Amino acid sequence: MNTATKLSGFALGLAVVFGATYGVGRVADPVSPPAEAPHDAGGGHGDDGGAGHSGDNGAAAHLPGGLLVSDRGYTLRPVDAPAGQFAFQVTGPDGRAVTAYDVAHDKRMHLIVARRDLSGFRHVHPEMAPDGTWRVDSPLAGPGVWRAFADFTPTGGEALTLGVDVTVPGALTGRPLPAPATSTTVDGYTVTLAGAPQPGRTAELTLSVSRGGAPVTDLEPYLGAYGHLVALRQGDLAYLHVHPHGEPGDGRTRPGPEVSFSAEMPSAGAYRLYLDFKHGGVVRTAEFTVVAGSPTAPGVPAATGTPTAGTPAATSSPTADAGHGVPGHGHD
Ligand SMILES: [Cu+2]
Repeated sequence: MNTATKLSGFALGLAVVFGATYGVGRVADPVSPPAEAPHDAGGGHGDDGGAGHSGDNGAAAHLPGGLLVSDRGYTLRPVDAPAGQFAFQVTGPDGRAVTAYDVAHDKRMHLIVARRDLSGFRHVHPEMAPDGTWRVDSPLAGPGVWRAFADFTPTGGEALTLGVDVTVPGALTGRPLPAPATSTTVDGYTVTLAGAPQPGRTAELTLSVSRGGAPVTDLEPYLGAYGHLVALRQGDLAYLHVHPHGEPGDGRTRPGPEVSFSAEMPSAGAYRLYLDFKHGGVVRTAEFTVVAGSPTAPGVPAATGTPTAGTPAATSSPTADAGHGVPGHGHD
């Protein structure tokens, strides 16, 4: 944990001033992989339900994804970008920008961002230039300290999620974590959550989508699934990308109203869940606060009565307006 803490603090120190010059050339390289990382005997990532990582030379094999800016020789490096754009590279063990990636969930690169207060979630797909620079219209919708997660698989390597802090200057109205809720609304859709996430073991989570009281039974495939679920841990934004059971066209997975997931939370505490789903040609994000384990775990906001859809505790934003509720948000 000490390593993660140090690297996280260091990422803060490297914070990018959005739209301004990023002085990557002016600082000593702080994130080169250690020559001799202690070996982790446990192995096995918890983040993507994937295989264990035997033979890792990283100290981070037991960590959830997204906590490290550099892992297994791969480093996430934001680079200069014009105002309104976000750009980055991933450098590999040879120090050069990686240009060969495997497609996972329809894309070679998934970029997820959220403010450190867990507001403003966006999931976007940058385009890569031949030199390995990824660019996208900036998803950083307003002031704050954002965590940017790059979720990718370098060709010949293992799936990785690296995270870096990026600061967007401006007046910030901090937001407390909304209270736990099992129902939320987004853009006229109601999404309900059944199932209780558990620390250290797998739990079934089922999300059901309805609109105007009617179940939505014609969800559209988005990135090869009827739903994508990301969970971020309150406190350090540990990243869990959870995939649903079944996929469109497999002959048994129905297009709603339910989308089911298996999720294992790495520890007790509060998490923010973000479900991306597509209907009517639009991708929307439904958000929930959930608690794994004891509801009195540190950092868990108190539930005030029974949260209902549409209360401030359960608001969500359409993907296209992820800065909702934050003054001064926008892409300019
Ligand atoms: Cu993606």
